[in-house]
Amino acid sequence: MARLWGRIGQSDREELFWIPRDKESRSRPPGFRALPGGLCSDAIGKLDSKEGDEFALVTEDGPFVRSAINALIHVAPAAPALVLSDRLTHDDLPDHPCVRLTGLRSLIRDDVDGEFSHLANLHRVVEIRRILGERERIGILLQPDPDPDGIACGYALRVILGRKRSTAPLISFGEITRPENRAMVEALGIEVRTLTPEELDEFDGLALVDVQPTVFGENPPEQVRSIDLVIDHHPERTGYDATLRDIRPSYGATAAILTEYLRAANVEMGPKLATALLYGIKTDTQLLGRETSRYDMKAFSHLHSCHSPALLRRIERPALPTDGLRALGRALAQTKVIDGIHLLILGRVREEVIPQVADLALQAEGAEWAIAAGLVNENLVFSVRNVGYVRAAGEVVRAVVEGLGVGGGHRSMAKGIIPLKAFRQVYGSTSRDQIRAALLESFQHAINRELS
Ligand SMILES: [Mn+2]
Repeated sequence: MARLWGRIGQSDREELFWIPRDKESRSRPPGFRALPGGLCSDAIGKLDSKEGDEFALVTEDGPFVRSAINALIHVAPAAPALVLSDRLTHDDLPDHPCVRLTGLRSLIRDDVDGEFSHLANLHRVVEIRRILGERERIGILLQPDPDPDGIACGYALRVILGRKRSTAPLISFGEITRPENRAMVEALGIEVRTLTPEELDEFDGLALVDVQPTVFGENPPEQVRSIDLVIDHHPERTGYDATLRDIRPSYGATAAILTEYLRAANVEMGPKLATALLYGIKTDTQLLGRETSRYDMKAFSHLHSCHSPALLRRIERPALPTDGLRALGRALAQTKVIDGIHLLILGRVREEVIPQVADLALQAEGAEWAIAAGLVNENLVFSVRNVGYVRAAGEVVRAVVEGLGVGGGHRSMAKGIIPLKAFRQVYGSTSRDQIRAALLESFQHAINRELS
């Protein structure tokens, strides 16, 4: 133990004492001073403890630790004491208001295990670079309508490969549709190219991140059935070949895997990349809520230390356009909270304004539910929010749009789309008053059913 301590090294603020027991030789290990007199308060008293001193006892010997702490209580009753032992338990310790027990070997073991896990990730990175390093053009394929986790992971993989967008573009079979996700790629300056399966022939390397080929249908296009690399956190699928696959279903986000890669390979994490990965984890785990593993937490805390709060704010709170603010002003002029429902009808607006207004509307006094609705192209689009303690926004929206349009979401946020044509067929007109009346009634109905 003393030899181990000698190797860990002594900090400037530490003094090391060696207390030999009767049967041991009196020779003290290098770096230690012998404490003459053994374990009595006299000897401990000679330590000349001052206010602010802390004591650490490194031992596996129960009788020793008891007499040491008792001696300590005698000379310095309030001094905090740390006991480092892998065998002793709290029952072995005398009563002392400020004693803490921890394992010395287990502390070191945890760090060593952490290093082995970094090593395994480094090995993956080396393999990935070996497989893809020589390729001329690598396609980094994301799921159709890529989400923040996929986008961030594609970007991270490109950084790991040391490539530019020209030799390793992010690609997808379907464009980004969600306004929040478009705000993300705009804020980060990332480009995702939409292409057809046939166009994959222009690449001599193909990597899939946050997705496996079976997402592209029961019979995935031939071009994705044999790929170079797949990194994902969805349950492992069969029916395709990959030279290297790293699939970790216990992770809440693939971005946590890529964060581990970057750390293990000592790749410099710029604020842009860190923000992208942080946002990927945040959205995939619904702000570290359900399905969050300790790996996601660890990656998140590392990313948090190097992300850009300003950039994150720009992604999460995209700028409200002036005409959106005017529409909000008109809607607020008639605002009312009825049965806990705060409904704002915006008229014709840009789609990205709607969820932001829904967020804002939830702050109204007495509002348990906030709904912002607007006309976008040929559709009535609405965003729904609720305060955490009431139930399933997604279920309510599905009930509201039933037979009329599409919708869904989760517990506290949801979105619905009803084609104006379908709305008109059922309700006669698409005037602001008609939309308000129809939505209020069907939300009241759906919420009551959900709560009953
Ligand atoms: Mn994901």
